[in-house]
Amino acid sequence: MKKLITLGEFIIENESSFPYATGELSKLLNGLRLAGKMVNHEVNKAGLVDIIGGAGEVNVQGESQQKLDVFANDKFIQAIKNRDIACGIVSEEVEEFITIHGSDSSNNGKYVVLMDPLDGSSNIDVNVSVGTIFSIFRRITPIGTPVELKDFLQPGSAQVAAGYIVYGTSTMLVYTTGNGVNGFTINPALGSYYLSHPNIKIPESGSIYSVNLGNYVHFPKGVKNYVKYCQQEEGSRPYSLRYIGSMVSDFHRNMLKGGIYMYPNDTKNKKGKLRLLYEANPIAFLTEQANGKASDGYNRIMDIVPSEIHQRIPFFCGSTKMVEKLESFYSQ
Ligand code: P6P
Repeated sequence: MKKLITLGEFIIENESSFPYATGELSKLLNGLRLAGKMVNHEVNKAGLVDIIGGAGEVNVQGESQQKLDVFANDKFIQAIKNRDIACGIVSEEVEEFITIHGSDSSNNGKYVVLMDPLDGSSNIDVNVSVGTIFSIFRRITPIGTPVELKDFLQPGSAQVAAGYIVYGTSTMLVYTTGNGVNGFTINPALGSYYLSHPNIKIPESGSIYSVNLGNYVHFPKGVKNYVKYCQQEEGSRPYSLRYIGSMVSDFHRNMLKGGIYMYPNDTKNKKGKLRLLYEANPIAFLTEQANGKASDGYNRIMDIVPSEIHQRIPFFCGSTKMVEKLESFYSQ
C-alpha cells in the first residue's frame, strides 16, 4: 500500500528544494491550493445553480465572460492577496496588472503571479473540463517599491514555479518548482489533494496530436504538412486526433500518454490565440520539467522575452520527438 501524502505535506517536505526556500513560496502555493478547492466546488455544481452562462461582461480578450470566470478570478486574486507574499498579479480577465499593497501599504511581496483563472470556460455549460493555469516569478524591482510592468515581462526561463488545476472527471493540481512535475488529486470525501502522479515524465514520442482542424485552411504551410504527416499511413501513423478545446485537459492527457498540442498562428490570428505569459510559459515550464519540448515553431517558448502582458504566441508542446518533427516542417 503506497504511503498517502497530501499536497500540504509534500510542499513542506520539499520546501528546502525551492529556490530562495523561505517558506513564502510554500504559502503562495497553499493559497492557490485553497482557491482551487473553492473553484472546484463551484465548477462541480455549475449545472445546478445559476452560475453558468455569460456574466454579461466581456474580458480584455473580447471574449464573453462566463460567471465562473469572474468567480474564479476573484477567488484566486483574494487567495494571493491574503498572503502578503506577492506584490502583483496579471490575470487573463484583467486588462492591467494588479498591484498588491501589503498591510502597511508597502509592497514587500517578493513574487508576482500570472494566471488564467479559468481556461476553456466556454466549455463549462456543456460539462467539458476546464482549468486554472498559474506562473510565478520573483520580482526584479526592489522589495518595498511599487511593482512595475517589467516584473511581469520576464522570459519564462525565470519562472520559479508553475502549474495548473484541471477540473475534470477528477480534480488535479499539477505543478513544478523546477525539480520535476508532480500531480495531486482531490479526494472529494475529504477535500484534500493527495499525491497521485509523482515525478511525471512525458513519453519521448506519442501517437496523439491535438489541434483544431477547423482552422486548417488558415494554417501556415509547415503546419499543414505536419498534419498531413500525422494522417499518413506509416509505422505508428496515422496518429489519433484528440482535441477537447480546453488546453489544460489536452495537455494533461498528452503529458501522461505522449502527444503534441498545437495552437498555430494562422491568417486570422497572426500571433496565434494562446497568451505567452499565463498559458504558454507555465505549460512550457511543466513540459520541459517533464522532459518534453515547448516551441513557437522556431524558438524555445521560455527564451522569448515578452513585450506586453496579454501578448499571444503560436504554441506547440509535448513529446520532444513530435515537437522536433513539427519544427522540421516549419523550417521547410
Ligand atoms: P479554439 C480555450 O479558450 C483555449 O484558450 C484553450 O484552452 C483551448 O485549447 C483553445 O483556446 C481552444 O480554442 O479556437 O480551438 O476553440
